[in-house]
Formats: sequence, structure tokens, C-alpha cells
Amino acid sequence: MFESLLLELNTSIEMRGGESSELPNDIRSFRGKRGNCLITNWLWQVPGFRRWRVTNLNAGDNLQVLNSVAYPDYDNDQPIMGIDLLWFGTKKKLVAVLDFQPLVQNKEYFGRHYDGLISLNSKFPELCKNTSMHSFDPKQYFSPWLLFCRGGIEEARFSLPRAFNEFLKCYWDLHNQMTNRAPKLSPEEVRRLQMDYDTYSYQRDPAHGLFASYFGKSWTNKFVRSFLFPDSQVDELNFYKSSKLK
Ligand code: BLA
Repeated sequence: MFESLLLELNTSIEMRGGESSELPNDIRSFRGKRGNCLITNWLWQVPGFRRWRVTNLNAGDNLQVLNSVAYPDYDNDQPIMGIDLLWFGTKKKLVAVLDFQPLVQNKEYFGRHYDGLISLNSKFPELCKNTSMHSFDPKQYFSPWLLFCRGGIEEARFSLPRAFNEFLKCYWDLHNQMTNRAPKLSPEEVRRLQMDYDTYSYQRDPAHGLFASYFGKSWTNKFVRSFLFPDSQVDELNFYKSSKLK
């Protein structure tokens, strides 16, 4: 379902000078024990970003996922870019989340970074349904203008590809603007907030159980710790508690 969006994302990263980093073989791509499930990962070094990861999970009609997170350099306080797209083929259900994930939640920060996302949000009302969150806290690391919908084939086929293209453009535009603007948060604060983001996401991300069911606990543990949220400050015991793994 998301092949063309994956290609668009990776191509746009490459056009910005992104180079893919070496990954251990079993992280670059890994086949699950259960069903026909393949996960493929990219780790990009992109000028202006300290880390940019992309994940594609293909479990056929059960589930397709495109997930990506971009962490700007510490001397740039622009939001983290977050993409999480899920297509449950059998049920024909889409979960789509696209956001500029704010480091802090205040008027001044929103005023500096959100003009683009605000207009994108109003352009795609069908992707901004008033959907409530079960695992995450909408007031932490999510913006009031995120594109978030639980939809179906219409949204997946028609609105999403258009919104995705504009979303990427909008994030690159913000990045370009930042080269001419002084950040208000210090590099130390940005570093701490980006690390907190990893810890928060590590504790809340509803995907851990899903990964464990496809790929087993031991691979999942390593993957989540080393690839998805390497800066998270959580001990293993908490991981098992918070990820609902048994
Ligand atoms: C929800 N994301 C989910 C769900 C799964 C994943 C299984 C639950 C689906 C549902 O609510 O019906 C899957 N999450 C993944 C996968 C990865 C992952 C496969 O991290 C890793 C490869 N999630 C993000 C990012 C954002 C995000 C970057 O990883 C921000 C744009 C958002 N995902 C997000 C939100 C929900 C979600 C807001 C709904 C969760 C809720 O209801 O609280």
C-alpha cells in the first residue's frame, strides 16, 4: 500500500544529500517467524539531521507499515518529524499519523514552527478527524495540528499520497528557513528533549507487542532498543512492563 510513499520519502532524503548508513544485517531486513512478514529499515545520515530512520513492515494483507522519524541536529530546535502509516488490508483500515512533533508545547514555539503544518491541516480535513489517542498523550510530543485519521481505502488512496507529498515539502521548507533563523532552545535543551522523546516513545509506543508477535521477544527487544529509540533512558524491567510483552 505504501510502496510509492516509501520511494518518495527515501528519494527525497537522497536528493537532500542523505547517505544510508550500514546496519547490522538482521536490522537492515528481517523476516518474521509468523506468517509472511518482512521488516526493512534504513538509517540515513542527512545534512542538518543527526538521525533519520525509516521502517517498512510488510505483513501482506494483515498489515503494511511505513514509519519514519527525523531528528534535527542539536543546534536546530525545529520539531522532530514523525510519520506512522498503517494499512490493515483485510479490514481495509488505515491509521495515518503525520506530525511535526514539538519539543516543547508553548505559543512562542508553535508560532515559530507551525505556519506550514497549520495550513496543511486545514487543507486535508479528511485526514484530521477528531480521533482520540489511547496509548500516547496528545499534549506530549504531538502538535495540535497533526494529521491523524483512522480511515479507509478512500483516504489511503486519494488524500494520503497528496498530503504526504506536501507534508514532506513543508518539513523541508521549515528546515531551510531554520538555516537563516536562530533557535531559541539551546543545543543542550534540544539534546535533552530529543532524548526524552525517545524515552517517552519507548514507553508508550503501541507497536512493541505487535513486533514481538511477528519477530519474537529477543529480536524485538534489540530492535526497539538499538534502532527505534536508542536514546531512551529506560531499564529492561520497565520495558517489559510498559510494552505489555509477556
Ligand atoms: C498507533 N502505531 C500505532 C499502532 C501501531 C503502530 C501498531 C496502533 C494502531 C491503532 O491504534 O490502531 C505501529 N509504531 C508502529 C510501528 C512503529 C511504531 C510499526 O513506532 C515502528 C516501526 N507513532 C510513531 C510516530 C508517530 C506515531 C513517529 O512511531 C507520530 C507521527 C503516532 N501511532 C501514532 C499515534 C497512534 C499510533 C498517534 C495512535 C495511538 C493512540 O491511540 O494513542
